[in-house]
Amino acid sequence: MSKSTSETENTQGGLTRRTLLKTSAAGALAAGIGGTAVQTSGAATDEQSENTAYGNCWQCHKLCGMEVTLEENSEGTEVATEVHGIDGHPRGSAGEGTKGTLCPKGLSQVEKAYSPKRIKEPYVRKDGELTAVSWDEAFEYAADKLETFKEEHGAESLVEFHGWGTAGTFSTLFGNLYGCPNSVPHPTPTCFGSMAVTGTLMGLGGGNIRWVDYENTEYVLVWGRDVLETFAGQWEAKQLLKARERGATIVTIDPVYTETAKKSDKWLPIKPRTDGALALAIANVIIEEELYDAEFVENYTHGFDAYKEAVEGKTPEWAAEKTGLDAEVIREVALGFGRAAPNAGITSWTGLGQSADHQKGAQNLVALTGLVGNIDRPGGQRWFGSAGLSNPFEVGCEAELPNNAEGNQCYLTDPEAGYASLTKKPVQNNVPEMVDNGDVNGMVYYYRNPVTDGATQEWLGTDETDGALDKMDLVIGIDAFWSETTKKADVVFPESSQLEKPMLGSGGYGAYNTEAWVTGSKAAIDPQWNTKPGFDIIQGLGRAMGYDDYFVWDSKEEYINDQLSGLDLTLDDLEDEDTYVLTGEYGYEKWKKGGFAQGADTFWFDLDKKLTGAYEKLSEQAGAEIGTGPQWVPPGTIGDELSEEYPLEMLDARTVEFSHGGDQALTKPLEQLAESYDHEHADYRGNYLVMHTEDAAARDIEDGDMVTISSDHGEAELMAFVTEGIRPGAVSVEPYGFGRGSIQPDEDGANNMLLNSPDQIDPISGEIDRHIAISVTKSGGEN
Ligand SMILES: Nc1nc2c(c(=O)[nH]1)N[C@H]1C(S)=C(S)[C@@H](COP(=O)(O)OP(=O)(O)OC[C@H]3O[C@@H](n4cnc5c(=O)[nH]c(N)nc54)[C@H](O)[C@@H]3O)O[C@H]1N2
Ligand SMILES: Nc1nc2c(c(=O)[nH]1)N[C@H]1C(S)=C(S)[C@@H](COP(=O)(O)OP(=O)(O)OC[C@H]3O[C@@H](n4cnc5c(=O)[nH]c(N)nc54)[C@H](O)[C@@H]3O)O[C@H]1N2
Ligand code: SF4
Ligand SMILES: [Mo]
Repeated sequence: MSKSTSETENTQGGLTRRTLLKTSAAGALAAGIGGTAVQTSGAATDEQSENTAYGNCWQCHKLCGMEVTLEENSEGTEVATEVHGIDGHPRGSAGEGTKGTLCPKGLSQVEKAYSPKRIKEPYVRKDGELTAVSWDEAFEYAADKLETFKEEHGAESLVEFHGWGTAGTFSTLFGNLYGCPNSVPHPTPTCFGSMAVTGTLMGLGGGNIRWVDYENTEYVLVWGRDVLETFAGQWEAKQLLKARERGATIVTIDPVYTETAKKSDKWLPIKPRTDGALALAIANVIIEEELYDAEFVENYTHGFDAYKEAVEGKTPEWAAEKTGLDAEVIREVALGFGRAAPNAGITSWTGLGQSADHQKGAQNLVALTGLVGNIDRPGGQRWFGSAGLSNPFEVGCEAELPNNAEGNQCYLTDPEAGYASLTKKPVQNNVPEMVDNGDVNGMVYYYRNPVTDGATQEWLGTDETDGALDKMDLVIGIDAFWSETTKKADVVFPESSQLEKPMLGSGGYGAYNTEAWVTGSKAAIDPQWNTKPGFDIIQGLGRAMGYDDYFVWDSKEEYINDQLSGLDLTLDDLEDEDTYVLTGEYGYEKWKKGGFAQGADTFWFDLDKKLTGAYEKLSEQAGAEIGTGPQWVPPGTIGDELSEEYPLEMLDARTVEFSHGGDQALTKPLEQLAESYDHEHADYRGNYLVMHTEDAAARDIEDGDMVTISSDHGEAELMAFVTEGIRPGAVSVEPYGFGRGSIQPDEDGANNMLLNSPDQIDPISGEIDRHIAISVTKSGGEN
């Protein structure tokens, strides 16, 4: 193979999570010793030869460009045998002249394409049994059922879930055309709602707390995010490491000694859900030392007085008591960050985005960006520009697309209506209740498994009781694997995998910090078995439903060319350019021209003119005064409280081998996971409960024991991984969501959302709370 295979071989340097954690004393951990990030790569050859094709990986929807090696098999069919990254690719490289890589999930796309566990035919339910049928029959069957459903229950009784892939087109079919107002998009309320809604309301933008201008930064707070695990192989992980090499200080704030913590200058093993206290203390030092950007605060912010009041007295000593961190370390970090700003950034995502108590924690954290004025400035929070693809329905169709769902907007598009439980708009956790009270009677889903995401017990039911999935009149899914959800559906459309279909996407964040880009590719191999690309499925169903005027394309490639038309590009052009094209430059301080998020002319420390009703309601519910400004809200005020019966705080996280549950059926990632936790010799191939040595010893639990995790709502069983690399009192399920309700319902591992109850959501954003009070007991002998 070509030049850079050495990195592939050196992926883990012979070090597993366990050896790293075992060999590190707590002091050395906190000081941040080096470690080896789990970064895997294949390397692209410079020239595309006759037996190669291009692809774009969508396994975690980041679109890393792929070069696919093709070989003829004994039957004369071209099969994909290997995939590699593409040099200079906006996602899978660190910019021009740098190597393109793929993470283990990307590398397992060849296994996915040929996996026998995939759904191979369309299925419809006949006499109670899922039965394989032709595509035409499946489309007709689904269209008939949807028509009858509308007559009986109305389109507003359907709920539509979507994830990756051609998701926008799916929403257009069910929203604009069929008239279903209940679109539950993938991103916000399941992903990082507490942070996204707060960030949007404050003016930073929902996502901009995630992206640092790494190329120019001097100081980075990695705060409740594990960049080197969840963005391994991508530009961001590479830029973070480069920034450190350049001399920037990296501080990771996480209860777990993560891959990123291992590569940081400092690890702050914070007590979960106390981040709001740390953020206020950092502000306290910065204000006290006059390190803030007075000019920005004066001219571009609103509510600074309320912020100053909230920060008053919140010294590092005060925060040390709440967070379990050292006051001197807090002071040092505050001074380091404050002095480096605006050349300093924060990257935060799900650690503070997935809990109800963090709603205020997120506000305190986002407030720091307004304080130091690092928003869209070199070295600070980056606002990326996007290429701006055209709407294919506007380009391709003569008929104007109606909006038959109008009048019933999804709550997240209307922040004033943000109080999810008041508006009765569906979020993951309240769909089962809406099914019970008759508001929702059917569901369609695409590249998504709402059942693993939260309130899993209510979705699935028990041996004795039916769950929401059983009670609905109609369930239609487009999926690749036989998840428990798919098995209960009435219609199952099998989607072709990444290598079998044309793809297009655009940045967004990427290796080109000041240039927008698009990336796309044709299908590298034919659809396997009797599957179809998502676009063909949606268009086929749309036509069967009578929407021929809107589904007018001869192929997905033609549809993509319509998307590219405003940029004067075609899919052929992208293939000629190794899948990607840079489309235009953008600069810094874009808020000076376009305003802050939602067009506001200032950044908001205090949300006193927004969502006031929702905060009043929230105070009532929490039994505590929760205002509109930054504030310290202790854990347990809105979310779970630890108790004698449930004394441990359960968190969960991702690992580099899996994209949520979407590739759990593949052998290679399962093997890699077991190896990485040093349990490859056990039969077990599930996820792990990471627990501290002291917490394990107190329960007579040893590394490799099977343990039962229980909350007052449910229980599950998985293998313990005992380590010093987590804060005592916290336990983390890594990665989340195996077993019941997943795509491998009968295999090893725990779906920790069986322990989550429907009311465990952030009432402002509807985000599912993933900080759950639990007990852990040993359930079996050594495995
Ligand atoms: N406990 C817990 N739950 C979480 C999270 C957490 O941290 N903890 N994180 C949340 C976050 S941040 C997110 S973004 C959501 C994501 O949640 P989802 O959007 O549901 O993500 P996936 O599990 O990747 O995808 C779901 C389904 O996609 C199917 N699939 C796989 N490949 C294909 C394909 O090629 N085509 C089609 N059509 N389907 C395919 C799989 O069968 C799988 O069931 O999960 C959330 N759920
Ligand atoms: N390999 C892989 N990569 C992915 C995905 C995937 O499924 N697999 N999914 C993609 C998606 S959709 C998303 S949203 C991103 C998410 O990307 P990340 O946010 O990086 O996801 P996690 O690895 O869950 O990291 C969250 C971190 O927060 C920590 N944490 C938990 N509770 C607290 C707390 O109270 N305080 C603090 N300070 N930290 C806390 C956890 O220990 C964990 O290390 O990843 C993306 N990338
Ligand atoms: S799964 Fe890996 S290779 Fe695929 S898009 Fe995501 S980061 Fe890129
Ligand atoms: Mo997410």
